[in-house]
Amino acid sequence: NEQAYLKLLRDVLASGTKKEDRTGTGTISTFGYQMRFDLREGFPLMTTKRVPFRLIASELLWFIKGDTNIRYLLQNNNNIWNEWAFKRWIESSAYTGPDMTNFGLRSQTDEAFNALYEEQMEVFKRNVLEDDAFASAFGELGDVYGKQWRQWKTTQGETIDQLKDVIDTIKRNPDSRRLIVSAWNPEDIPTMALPPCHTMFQFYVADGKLSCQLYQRSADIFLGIPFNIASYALLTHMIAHECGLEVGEFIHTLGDAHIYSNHIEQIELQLSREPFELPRLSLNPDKKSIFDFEVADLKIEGYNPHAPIKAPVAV
Ligand code: THF
Repeated sequence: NEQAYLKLLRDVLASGTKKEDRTGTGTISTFGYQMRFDLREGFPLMTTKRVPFRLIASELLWFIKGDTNIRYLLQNNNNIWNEWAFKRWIESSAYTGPDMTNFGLRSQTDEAFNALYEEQMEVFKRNVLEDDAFASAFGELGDVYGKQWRQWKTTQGETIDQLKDVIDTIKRNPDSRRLIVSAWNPEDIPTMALPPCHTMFQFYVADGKLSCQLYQRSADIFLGIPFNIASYALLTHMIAHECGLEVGEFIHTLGDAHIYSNHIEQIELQLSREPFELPRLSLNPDKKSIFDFEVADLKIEGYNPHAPIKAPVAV
């Protein structure tokens, strides 16, 4: 199970092509790759480094709520989307602090700048948490995942709740070949902080088991992929729970699958480790609908991973 991910790391290291990217970091990348995880063999939370499940759980609940403002994430002590909201803030005319242009790269090489950046980020976070007007203006990431999943705008001025609709269809017509949720809305791309990386997903029901396949257009193999695998595995478990199904497979299909040039040593360390047994997921049986779950209802059991491995995120 975890072996599928470790093989991805080895394959891209061995045969990826050098390619420049939007963030200026540099990558080695391949195009078109597929991994399969049998969810009955255990919950696919990697054990060759510690992956923070509580961040995956709160991010997924944030998508499911249809929320696109980082305030909810900050209230849950989740900082994984801060850089993208911060970027919008410093590029706005309302920002009058020190120059933060290209903060992602500069904070890694310039210690004095990094101190200034961390200070500005703290001020930004405090404002999003404490000031309602600031939060609605600058905590927003735009029409990202939550918006498209729950309130896709139609040309008729109505909204489509893709997530609710797909769950209703799984219950009514599990053989359907149209069990799809799409986050890729071409009209809305210009108003997103970042166009969706996990572009669309499809469910499949057979033998009483629910499977899910995700098409991911762009995949940050070291930082993002372990999160994305666990996130969609969790979503599949939650929907199976609501629909009275067992879980089947999670199939992860990647477009541009890349290793950032500043993640290579970390990956070599991770590949030197032996995986442990996968943990188990436990969902609060008193909650029936996925729309009722809170972070405390989602628990991971028997997770005894190797130590965390830190790496800078490309912005
Ligand atoms: N941008 C890039 N460059 N990589 C991504 O994985 C990514 N995402 C989301 C949006 N843009 C992206 C954000 N998701 C981490 C994990 C997921 C993210 C962003 C960052 C991260 O840094 N994880 C650390 C722990 C962080 C912490 O403890 O706060 C880790 O070690 O796993 C892909 O959807």
